[in-house]
Amino acid sequence: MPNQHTPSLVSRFVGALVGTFVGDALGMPVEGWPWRKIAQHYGEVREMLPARLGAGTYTDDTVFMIALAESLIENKGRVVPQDLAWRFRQAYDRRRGFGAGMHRLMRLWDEGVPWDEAAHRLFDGGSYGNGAAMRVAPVGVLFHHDERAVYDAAAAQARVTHAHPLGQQGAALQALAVALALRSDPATFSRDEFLEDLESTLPASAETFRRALMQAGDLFDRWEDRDLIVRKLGNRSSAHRSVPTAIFAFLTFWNSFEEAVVYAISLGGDTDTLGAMTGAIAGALHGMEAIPRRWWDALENEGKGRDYVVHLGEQLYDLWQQIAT
Ligand code: RVK
Ligand code: MG
Ligand code: MG
Repeated sequence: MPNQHTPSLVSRFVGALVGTFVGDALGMPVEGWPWRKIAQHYGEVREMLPARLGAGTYTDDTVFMIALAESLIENKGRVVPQDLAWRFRQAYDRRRGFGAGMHRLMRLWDEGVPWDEAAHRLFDGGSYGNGAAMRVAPVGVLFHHDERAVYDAAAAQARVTHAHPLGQQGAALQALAVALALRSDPATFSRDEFLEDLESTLPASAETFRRALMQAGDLFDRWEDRDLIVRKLGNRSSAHRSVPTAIFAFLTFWNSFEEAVVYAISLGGDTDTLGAMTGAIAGALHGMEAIPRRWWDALENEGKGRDYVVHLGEQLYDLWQQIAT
């Protein structure tokens, strides 16, 4: 067994945010590839590969996570939709890669359509993409002491961009997983208990996700059968076909940050986001110390890079001390 020391709380706050960044950067170079193509080319992705903006650079997942963290800090832990919309628009940089729905949403905002109306105009009934889940780690850490607050804040920040209930529920589930991981003790961790706790916190309306979690619990022994895992749980950029998959990857390799993230990316498809979401949960359980040094060293650090993200994690920890006491 690896050394299962209990990481400090602040290390777990930072770990969830840097975990998002690391998983995003590691998975991005093979985004959209089927798992077999990744296996044929690389075996597995265990190093930061050359990428559009250079090895170790991040995409929309981390862009919006940073914006969400900044907004929560600036507004003393409140989700303020107008402020979030403004920050998302400021942070939007096409070179980082965004979902089709988000490109359209930015155009609608630019045309003056109010945020609460614009999100409803995407697709049929709003986006159910995983964009609100990939960025949600700051909510999971900040409200980890209060499941209800996690759920409500995660759904509220999702509504700014994702009007479809599945997009909001997926974000809430991912935030709950980050919060529960942060509260869990690595020394006594039980994946069955984790899954049960997670299922029990979901409201009745989130039936699609509850069913997916139950299915995930039956698949732990079958993780090597990637065709099966992708067929049953998914590797797409829709929330309901990726959030349960990230939770599955985390739980399958719950005792290693590195193995969990490498496995999530090995499933192919939306690899940056599967990596980001798995990294967020694993980072919340294990803390910063578990993030491989060579990955940390490779992360971009200009402007809003790795040091900035660490600082955001520390500020969220300070804020948590104020609001939870
Ligand atoms: C480029 C039908 C829908 C849908 C609906 C599908 C970045 C669309 C990140 C859409 C993540 C995709 C990802 C993603 C984050 C959503 N009907 N199809 N109601 N709602 N979809 O575009 O921020 O990679 O195919 O709203 O949620 O790395 O393009 O963006 O992988 O899900 O994009 O949803 O996506 P979007 P997002
Ligand atoms: Mg991305
Ligand atoms: Mg993605």
